[in-house]
Amino acid sequence: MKQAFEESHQLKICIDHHQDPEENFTNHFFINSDYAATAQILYDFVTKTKIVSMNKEIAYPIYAGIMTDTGSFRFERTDSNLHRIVADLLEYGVDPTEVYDKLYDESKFSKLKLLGRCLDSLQIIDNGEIGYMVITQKDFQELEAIESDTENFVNYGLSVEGVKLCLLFIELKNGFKVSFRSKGKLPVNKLAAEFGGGGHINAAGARFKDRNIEKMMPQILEAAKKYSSKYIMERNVQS
Ligand SMILES: [Mn+2]
Repeated sequence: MKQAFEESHQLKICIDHHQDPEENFTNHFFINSDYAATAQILYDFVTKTKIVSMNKEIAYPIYAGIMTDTGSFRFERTDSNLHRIVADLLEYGVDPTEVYDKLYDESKFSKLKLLGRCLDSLQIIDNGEIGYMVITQKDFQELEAIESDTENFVNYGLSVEGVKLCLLFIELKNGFKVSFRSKGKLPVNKLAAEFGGGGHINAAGARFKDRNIEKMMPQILEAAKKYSSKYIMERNVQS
């Protein structure tokens, strides 16, 4: 898909609420990281420009986009304004139960089995403040699961009492990737940036092309430990 996109001579517009989007691949940018969800930017675009009138068909995907991007209305930046927008979308006929069921309650068997393996791999280190999990290519192959099945798995590690930072290592066919999640003011995008990745304060990721997961894992965990102790020191100085 990347190649087709790059080779196309059509007008390209990037709409995003992430802080550091990849540059030089589109003609225009609509970036605002104040937004809780990218779909919320679309809502504003539609309602302010009136390019089309809002209707049920448009309200559904915008609602679904907001729901997923805000972790079902719980991530940072979920505010009263966002809920007013959601209220408006419901008035156009969106059924929240239907959207939720379609997105989250129709898991494939392989995905749930993969979640089982992922949870089984959970380790807690650094005085209970850091959790990490690993999914290998063997797991994917044995369960006939795919990379996108792992979405949101990392949050389970963060749900352990006391854990402030969680890492999910996912082995890929040509390297591996790491998802970073944190609670509070620990900016994991900075930790991810140490490895060429990026994202939000509490959610970030990095990809390691053609690198060996077993060789690099200790190094990444060490960086996470240093990073979290640095943050704890800064927090103690402030308070
Ligand atoms: Mn997002």
